[in-house]
Amino acid sequence: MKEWLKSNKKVTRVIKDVAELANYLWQRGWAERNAGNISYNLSGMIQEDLSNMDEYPVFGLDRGYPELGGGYFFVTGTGKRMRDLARNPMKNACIIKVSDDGRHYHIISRNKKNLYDFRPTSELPTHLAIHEQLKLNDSPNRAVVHTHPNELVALTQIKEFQQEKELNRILWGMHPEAIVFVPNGLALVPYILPGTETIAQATLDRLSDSEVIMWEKHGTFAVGEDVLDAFDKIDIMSKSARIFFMVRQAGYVPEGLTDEQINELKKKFHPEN
Ligand code: 2HA
Ligand code: ZN
Repeated sequence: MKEWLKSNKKVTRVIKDVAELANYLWQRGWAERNAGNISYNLSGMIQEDLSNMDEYPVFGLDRGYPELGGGYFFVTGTGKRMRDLARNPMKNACIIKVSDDGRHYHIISRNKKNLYDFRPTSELPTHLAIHEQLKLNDSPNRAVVHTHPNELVALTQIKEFQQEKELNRILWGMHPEAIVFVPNGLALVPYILPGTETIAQATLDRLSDSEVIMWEKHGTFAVGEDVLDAFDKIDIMSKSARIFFMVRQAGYVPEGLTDEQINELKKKFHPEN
């Protein structure tokens, strides 16, 4: 690890949180092989003078992110395992600096000579598109977490739950916390090829509707003030899906909370909506 990085307390805190999260994702069985990716907006947390960008390898972006120009991001690496990230975060992730014009990025946490074939996550377009929007909205959310929660992915394999309204009605009905912590429910994005600008755009289009976006038959993207906050939102909705399947497996149809009970929770915890 680079010296400046070791002594930066704010950044090392983020890295510690990421390692903790990676362990949770692996333990839950949501992170088979290289599944999932994480990013965090570090802009404003790095004061060290890193002005000589020539030292660091530079890569092009498929489109420009002008709002992110000059910004710093922690991003996990493509093809890396969550369980390895948990043990050794900086070997399985990197810190990038976006160029001032927002069209390139430098990997600043590695020297050119030990870069090998390391590259940021294949879902970088979606991560950067989300960070750009969060910044434009002056959002306190700096973390973006993508994972493959079995229970939620399984629900989107069922035709009737490929309707967002139906999906959220079931998830909110399984336990009261769901509407308290994910008041807008999941924003569902129909299946699109992963790792593309198309899925990034479709995700971005739903960001104003919810902090948790569900990619049909694939996984979730959640935003939060830190990575564990983003994880909690996914975890709560996954618990709902687990309760749903438990009741079904026991041979019963879950009753769910009534519309009145859901509205009562909404009024108490989210009177603004
Ligand atoms: O990082 O999860 O969506 C691998 C993936 C791609
Ligand atoms: Zn994925």
